[in-house]
Amino acid sequence: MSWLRQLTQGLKKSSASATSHLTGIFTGQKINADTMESLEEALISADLGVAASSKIVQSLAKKYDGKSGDQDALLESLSEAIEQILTPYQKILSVSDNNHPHIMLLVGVNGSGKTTTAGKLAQRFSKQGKKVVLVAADTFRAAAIEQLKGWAQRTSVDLISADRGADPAALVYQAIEKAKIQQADLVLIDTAGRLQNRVELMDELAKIVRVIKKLEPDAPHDSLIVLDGTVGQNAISQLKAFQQVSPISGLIMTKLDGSARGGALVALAEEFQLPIHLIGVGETAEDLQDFNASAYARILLGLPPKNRE
Ligand SMILES: Nc1nc2c(ncn2[C@@H]2O[C@H](COP(=O)(O)OP(=O)(O)O)[C@@H](O)[C@H]2O)c(=O)[nH]1
Ligand SMILES: [Mg+2]
Repeated sequence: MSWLRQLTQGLKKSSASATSHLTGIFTGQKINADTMESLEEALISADLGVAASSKIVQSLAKKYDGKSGDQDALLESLSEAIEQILTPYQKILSVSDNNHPHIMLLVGVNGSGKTTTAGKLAQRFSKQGKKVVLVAADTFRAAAIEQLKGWAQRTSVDLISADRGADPAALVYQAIEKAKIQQADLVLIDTAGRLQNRVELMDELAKIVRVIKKLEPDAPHDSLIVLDGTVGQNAISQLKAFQQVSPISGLIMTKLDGSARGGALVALAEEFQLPIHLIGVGETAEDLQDFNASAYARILLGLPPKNRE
């Protein structure tokens, strides 16, 4: 399946939700303040957030003030306005050859998709010819270690793990030292899911970051938050909480295939202005896509994507 078809399939529910909210707003009559108010409400209901929704409406109001526009033209303009918000944050995640090794840290609440994403990233970068080391720094649950072991086997990359209950910061330290000796290109660190209110786990994450910096002052080179695409606006408070522990360099949104709340990515872009690297649209290794602002904006509104590849 082409990535665009896969994305269209993945965003089906979000697209159905967004378009249902927009139904009946553009009736072909003159666009006035009432139309714009309904549009703003619809966008907020579709999880785009207050700030982004208001920005989008302002740009449309400028274009259509007192004019009439047909539904198709308005939807096109709407997708352009969404694309404009997203485009600055479309940024491919890559492993820099200047780092020996490049260190990526995955953080996020429990169940957001960190371990799965670590496995998918291991596959992606080893396919690019990088020597990858996976680190099972979620020593909190035995199942988490086993889960990552499975990914390491399937993707034929090295795994560094410790027993359940081991100190994850100490494991990360050993893993980076080992990766240096092995001349690995990439160290991918999976961490335990933590909730904003679990102070001890947040402290543990801060300790992991300190240990990484001790060995590599510029690292982690990517500090990625993995956000569950089904939680909508809740992702905003999660990101804020993690930013307080350690700077976040970019985000990955998962489970968009099972979510009707994909509009939340627009709210996150507007609120945090952080790179959006990748989106998860399924559970297998291939279901991780580079984020594409134009395709995302158009498919979200049920429009055909422009670049048919
Ligand atoms: N449908 C779907 N499921 C996903 C995706 N990413 C992760 N999952 C599933 O979400 C569940 C939790 O993922 P996991 O990686 O264990 O989350 P973690 O607790 O953050 O490590 C698992 O059942 C995964 O298979 C995705 O993009 N789409
Ligand atoms: Mg996990």
